[in-house]
Amino acid sequence: MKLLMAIVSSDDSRDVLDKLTKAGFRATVISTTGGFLREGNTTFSWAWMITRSARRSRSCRVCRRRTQWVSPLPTLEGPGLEMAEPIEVSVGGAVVFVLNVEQFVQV
Ligand code: 2BA
Repeated sequence: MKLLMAIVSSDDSRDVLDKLTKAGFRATVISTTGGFLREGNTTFSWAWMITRSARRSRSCRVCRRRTQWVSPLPTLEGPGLEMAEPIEVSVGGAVVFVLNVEQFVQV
């Protein structure tokens, strides 16, 4: 058994949860914040039996990757507050961690 942790944009979280639930997974949903953009995202975790791999990958297909312009936080370097140039970053999609589950107990 594996534990999957997927970080997705909050815009996609409802669709991901719908897909996971329809595919029969029991998921935990945590409201999280990205360290770089400092914007809300959503972290899902669910146990995954190896044979369900195909269903998992379909669930993640609802997360469309796109780009967004962001202004990095001002730096304190130099004589005053330096405003950094806006940069284009890739958002959406899913960042997925796959962890080995040593034991699963439900009491
Ligand atoms: P954030 O940290 O808010 O990052 C949002 C997006 O900004 C990232 O998308 C990436 O395209 C860009 N980005 C992040 N750090 C950057 C940097 N130092 N310079 C330029 N661009 C940068 P994703 O890579 O798809 O990540 C989406 C969210 O997944 C992240 O939100 C973070 O919450 C989480 N994440 C990504 N990689 C992670 C990791 N290795 N460990 C833990 N969490 C991770």
